[in-house]
Amino acid sequence: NTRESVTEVDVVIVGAGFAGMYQLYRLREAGFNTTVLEAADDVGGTWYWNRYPGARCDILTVDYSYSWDPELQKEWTWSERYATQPEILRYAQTVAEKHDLRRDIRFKTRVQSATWNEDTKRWALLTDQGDTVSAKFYVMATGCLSMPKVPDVPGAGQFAGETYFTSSWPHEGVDFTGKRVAVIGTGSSGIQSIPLIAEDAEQLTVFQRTPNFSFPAHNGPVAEARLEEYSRDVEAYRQAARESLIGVPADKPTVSAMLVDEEERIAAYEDVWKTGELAKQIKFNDIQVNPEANETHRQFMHDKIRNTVNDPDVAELLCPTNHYIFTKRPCLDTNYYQTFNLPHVRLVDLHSQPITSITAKGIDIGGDHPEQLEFDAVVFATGFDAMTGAIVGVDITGRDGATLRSAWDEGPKTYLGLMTVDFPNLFMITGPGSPSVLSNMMVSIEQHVDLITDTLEHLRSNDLDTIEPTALAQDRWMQHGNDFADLTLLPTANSWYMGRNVPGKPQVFLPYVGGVGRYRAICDEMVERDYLGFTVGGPKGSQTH
Ligand code: NA7
Repeated sequence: NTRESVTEVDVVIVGAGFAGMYQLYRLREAGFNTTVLEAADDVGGTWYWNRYPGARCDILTVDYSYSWDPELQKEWTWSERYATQPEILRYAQTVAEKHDLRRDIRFKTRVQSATWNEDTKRWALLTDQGDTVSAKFYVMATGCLSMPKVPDVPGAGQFAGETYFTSSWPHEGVDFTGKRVAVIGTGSSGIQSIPLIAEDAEQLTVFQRTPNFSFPAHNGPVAEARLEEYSRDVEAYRQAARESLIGVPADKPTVSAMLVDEEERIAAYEDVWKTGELAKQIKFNDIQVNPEANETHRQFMHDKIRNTVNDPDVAELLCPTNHYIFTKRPCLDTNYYQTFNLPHVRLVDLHSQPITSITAKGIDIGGDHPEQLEFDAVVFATGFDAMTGAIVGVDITGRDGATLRSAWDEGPKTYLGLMTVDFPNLFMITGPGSPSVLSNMMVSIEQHVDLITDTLEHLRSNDLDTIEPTALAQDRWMQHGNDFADLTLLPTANSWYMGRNVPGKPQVFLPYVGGVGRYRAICDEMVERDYLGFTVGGPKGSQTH
């Protein structure tokens, strides 16, 4: 009898990860009747699903934590610099518990479609449970790396042994003891899990399409000095994060790599290698814009890899040469390169030995030296349909039958990465066109949640019920984002930032490169100027700003 049931709320949120949880908290505090729909059976989002061995944060967890609960902020201590997935999940669960969030979250409920009704000015979300949630406002809190990429490997699905995906790892864990294991993919998930899988497996074969730059994470307890810097004045620290480039307090580089001598450059890169902090990796102001400057850091990394990996041929294969450093998400690891010195670990370079097919027994590789490799388990660490996958994964229909999927045919179009023309009252948290994946997600999530909450309060107090960007604002924002990205080397890589990891996906630079501080200032100014670039409407008519 749930079939035809319709639940009416003010706001529906999709996703109960860190974005959806905080959005629920804020809206509830503001007096909006809110429901969250979540496919999993508990909170945590990314940290619920990605349970592979070695899964960790790659932003220091003191930075990657909520700033809106002063008590929690004081009481919670992270046991390591980069907390493991179980600890981060526990943190999410603790927050849900403390604020009694679960009572407004419907778990095991996946949204299939969402349709805007221009007459009632409401969204209707159809769930896989067969019921409908009707809401004035609809917030997508579905995450940026949440829609796993369908494995685009010939024969995928034919393997008769155990198959695993890092993005949806079994809750009970996996025992690889005595097994012959294949890992496909050497992004962050591959790089974090490979050393640990190697510890258990009898044989490990890593299939590498593109080598990545990875820095030692130097895991362990958070350095005293860093904790001190943080706890001296937590609020000032958090404010500095909000105004920074990537959402972590850090000095901005002011010197060109080309204007210092070799010795100084190397010392700077050694320093990066020793700290392993993402926010402090870019030492010179031209690393991300000038190929020559970038090359100096790239060469340094190649030398580190060559000095770590014993077999010179394997070392060369592990040196990234077809993209500039920092144009793909750099990785942090614990013993990644060292793992290739183990006698039972093999690296297969897919450029010289491409996968011809996955078979029932294993993986056939071609090239000049074809081989039929047999495995007991195959692990796909092949990544995500990043930033847009989870959003267009829901069948979203806006005004006059416009579908989001076709509106984003040539790449996502948003104003501020927050809203899209023809889809009134639909907000995206850390959507494409906002800093999102180029930043500490916590900081970007909080900024969007606060902005969305303030916006809904503004509408309510002004007797308004709709908001939508203007076509002009959207066009210009996209133009600005692309122009800004084009000033950097970032669009040159075959990265998921550019949509290049998913066959057929439009190739546009997805996140906003201007940094979280600048982006926040732009959003604040938009609000100050009475929602510049938006049309708002209510019973008395609509107005465009
Ligand atoms: P990533 O970073 O997208 O990595 C996926 C890896 O899988 C990457 O090395 C890909 O190579 C490889 N891949 C993808 N498809 C194939 C096929 N068909 N054949 C062979 N290899 C393939 O995802 P992760 O889950 O590791 O990390 C995502 C983010 O999570 C990470 O950046 C952090 O922010 C946290 P490619 O580079 O595309 O050639």
